[in-house]
Amino acid sequence: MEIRRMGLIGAEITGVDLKSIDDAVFGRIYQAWLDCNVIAVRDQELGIADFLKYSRRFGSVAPHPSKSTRHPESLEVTLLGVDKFRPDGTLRKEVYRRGGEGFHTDGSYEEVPYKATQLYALAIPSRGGDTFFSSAYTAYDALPGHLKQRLEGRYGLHKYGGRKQMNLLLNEDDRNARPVRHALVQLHPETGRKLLYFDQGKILRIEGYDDDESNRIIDEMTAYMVQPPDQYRHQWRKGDVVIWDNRCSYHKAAADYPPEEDRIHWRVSIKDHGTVS
Ligand SMILES: O=C(O)CCC(=O)C(=O)O
Ligand SMILES: [Fe+2]
Repeated sequence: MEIRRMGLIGAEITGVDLKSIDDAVFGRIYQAWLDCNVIAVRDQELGIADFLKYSRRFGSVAPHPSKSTRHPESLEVTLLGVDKFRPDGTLRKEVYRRGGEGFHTDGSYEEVPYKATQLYALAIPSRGGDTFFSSAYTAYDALPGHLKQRLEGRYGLHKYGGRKQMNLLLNEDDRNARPVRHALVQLHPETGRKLLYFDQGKILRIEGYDDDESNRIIDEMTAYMVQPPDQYRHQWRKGDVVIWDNRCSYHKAAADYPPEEDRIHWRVSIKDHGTVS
């Protein structure tokens, strides 16, 4: 097995079959993942059971709240890029652009957000469709001092869909969940590194500031996140298994591929550890 760093974050792993790894090999994969935020294992041929078994090495696999996009035979697996068109032939943007509205972290609407998200590529378009990743460690480090001060000890209130209520992928009954609060500055539970926990698409407001001030800070932070200091851009190949550490990374889909082509992934959310504020 070869592990190749792709830059400040991101590593590519080749020469391994994830169906038959032992604990020692997994230990190396896990360490690379902690060190590099996101890893891409190339050239895998997995069935659903193989994908779930490997995913469970990282933690427990939790069904996603978007019930309409769950795999019909395996509710823990979400399908990305399936049922993109309505019966009248128009594009369902919420499916095509899923994850493409800006850098975000998954599951900040949960009391204990996901530890990781893992995707397995089943079909990749002829062009476009990359996924971008950036680091919440460097995002924190890069904030100007006055923002760091304003965020220290503060909590953000989060909800699926956020201020814009972008919740078309949820069943109507599931749209009224209570907002949850997370510290904006956190320590990673395994690496101990300090990070910015922020999601412009799901945050409603910052506790302790009035609405105007809270919106101003959120907008200022969002501006910083448009051009993160370090990025890894994953160019997908069929058979890639990509997992990001959702506690210390942001990601976004490019959402720019020809819509008439297939871009299909199996996706799991992985839970385990909380974060320490
Ligand atoms: O499709 C992608 O590239 C990423 C989508 C996304 O944001 C997610 O699966 O959480
Ligand atoms: Fe996402």
